[in-house]
Amino acid sequence: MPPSSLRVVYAFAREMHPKTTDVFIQYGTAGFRTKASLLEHVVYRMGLLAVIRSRVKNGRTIGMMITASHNLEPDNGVKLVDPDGEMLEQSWEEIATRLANVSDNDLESTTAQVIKEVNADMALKASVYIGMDTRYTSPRLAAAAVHGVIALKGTPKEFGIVTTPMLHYCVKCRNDNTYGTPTEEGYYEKIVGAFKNIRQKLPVTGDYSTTLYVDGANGVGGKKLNIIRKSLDGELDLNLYNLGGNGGKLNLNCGADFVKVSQQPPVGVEHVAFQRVASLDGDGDRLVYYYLDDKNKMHLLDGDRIATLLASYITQLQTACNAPALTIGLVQTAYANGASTRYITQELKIPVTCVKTGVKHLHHAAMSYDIGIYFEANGHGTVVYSQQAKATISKIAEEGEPEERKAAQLFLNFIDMTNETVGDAISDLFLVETVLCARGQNATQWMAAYDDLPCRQLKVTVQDRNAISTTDAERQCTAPEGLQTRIDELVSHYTSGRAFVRPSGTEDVVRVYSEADTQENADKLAAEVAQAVFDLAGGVGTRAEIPA
Ligand code: G16
Repeated sequence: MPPSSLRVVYAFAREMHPKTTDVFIQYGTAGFRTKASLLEHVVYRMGLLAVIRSRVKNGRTIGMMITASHNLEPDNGVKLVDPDGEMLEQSWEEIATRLANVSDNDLESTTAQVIKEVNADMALKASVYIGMDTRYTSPRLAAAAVHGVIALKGTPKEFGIVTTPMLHYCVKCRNDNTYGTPTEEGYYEKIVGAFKNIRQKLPVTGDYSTTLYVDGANGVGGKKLNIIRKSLDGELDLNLYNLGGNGGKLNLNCGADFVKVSQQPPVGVEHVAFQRVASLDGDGDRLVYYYLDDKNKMHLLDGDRIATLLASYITQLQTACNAPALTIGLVQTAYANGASTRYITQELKIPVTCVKTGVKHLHHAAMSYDIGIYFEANGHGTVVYSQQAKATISKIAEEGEPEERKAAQLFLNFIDMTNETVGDAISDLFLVETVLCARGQNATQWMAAYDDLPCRQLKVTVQDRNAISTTDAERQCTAPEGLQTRIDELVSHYTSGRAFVRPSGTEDVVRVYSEADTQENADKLAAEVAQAVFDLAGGVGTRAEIPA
C-alpha cells in the first residue's frame, strides 16, 4: 500500500472518530478500558492496528472484542486477539498505547511509522473478526472498529453480540480449522456437543442433581446459555436469572465479580438452601459458584475451587488412561487463597506457579506443561493441552487396553468441551458440571476438599495508581517508598496473615488483598493496608474510601 493511501486514516479519524480528549489511556490487564465516551477514537485506531497485526501474521485473522467485561455499564473497552485465540502479544501493547494516544494530526505519520517498525507487508490481505458485549455503547464502538479496518483496506467480519470467549474461539478456528467451525453455532456444536457426549457415558449418580441455577450478570453469557438450554435435552436443568430484563443492570450487584469480591449472593436470584448457583460475569469469561446453607450463610466456590476440582479430575483421568509421562501444572496469581495452594501442592501433588494478574500471564505459563490448568481466584481460567498430550491421549483411545481406551475417550471429550483459547464461563460451567456428575457430588461435598483462609478485597482511589509498583508476581510492593515495610509490619500482627497491593489494570483504583485466620482479622488487616495505601500513595478524599 503506497503511503499516500494512508491519508484516509487521517480523514476517517477527523471526520468520524476524532480524538476529543487528552486523557492518557494505556493498554492494561485486558486491553483498553475506561468510560465509553472516551473510547471511540481508541477503538478506531485499534481497527488500524488489527489490520497491521493481521498482515504481520501473513494475513491470519485477528480479533477485536468490544467489552469492559466485569466493569459497570458506563465503561467499555477493546482488546485485540492474536491468531491462536490468545491475548495480543505483550510487545505490541506499547504500540497500541502509542497509537491510541497520538493526536489526530500525528495519526497518519505514526501509523506509517508503526507499519515500518513491525515490517508489515501492506500488500497482503488482512482479516479482522469483531465481536461486542451487550452494553448500549458497544454498537457505536464496533462501527468505529469496522471503520479502522476498512481505512487500511482490511476485511472486517462482525459477529454482533457474542461472549468474549466465543470471539477468541472463532478467531482460533478461522486460523486453524482443525479446532472447529468459526461461528457461534460451531462453538455450540463443539462445547455443548462434547458435554452431551460425556453425559451419554456418565450417568447421573450419587448426590449430584442436574438442576443448576445461573446468575447471568445481566450480560451476554446468560443470554447465550438461554439458547444452549433448549438443546440440553434435560441433561442439565438450567434455571436462569439476571438475563438483562426487568431493569436489571449489567454487573450491578450481581455477576461473578460482585459475588467474589463482596462475598455476598447476587440480587435477582431465587435462593433455595444448598442449591448450587453458577455466577457469570458481564461478557461470559469468568465463573464462580456459590450456595447458601440453611442459615442463609453463603459458601463461595471461586476460581481456586474450580481449578482444584478440574486438576484432581484430570489427574484421575490421566491415571485411568495410563499416561504418566504427561506433565501437569497449575498456574495461579497472588489472589489465590493460601489454603488452595497448599491443597494443590500437598494433597494433589501438582506443581504450582504464581504469576502476575491477567490471563495473558497465566495462559503463557500454563503452556509450559503438557496439561496446564490456570485459574485466577476471580473465576477466570481454563485448561490448555499440548499437541503431545492430545496425540498421546488419542493414541491410547485407539490402541490402549479396554479400560484405558474408555478413559482416554472420555478425556478427549473433556478436552473438546474446553475452550483452550481463554477462560470461558460457559465451557468452564460444563467442565465443572461434568466432574460433579462423574463424582456424584453436590456443592457441599465439593466444598469439603479444604477450608479457605478468610480473605478480603478492597479498592482505594489514589491520584495516580501507577505510583504503585510491584515485583515478585505482585506480592511485594517496590514503590512508593515505605509502603511494603508498613504492610509487613501490619501483617506481622496477624496469625496466617498475608496482604498485598497492586494497581488495577481495568479500573482506576489500587486493589488491596488480605488473608488471616478469621474473617474479622482479614477485614481488619485489609482496612489497615488500605489506609496505608491511602496515606503513602496519595489517596483521594479525606480518608481511605473502601468500597466492597
Ligand atoms: C480482566 C482480566 C483478568 C483480571 C481482571 C482484573 O478480567 O482478564 O485476568 O483478573 O481483569 O484485573 P485488574 O485487577 O488488573 O483490574 P475481565 O473479566 O474484567 O476481563
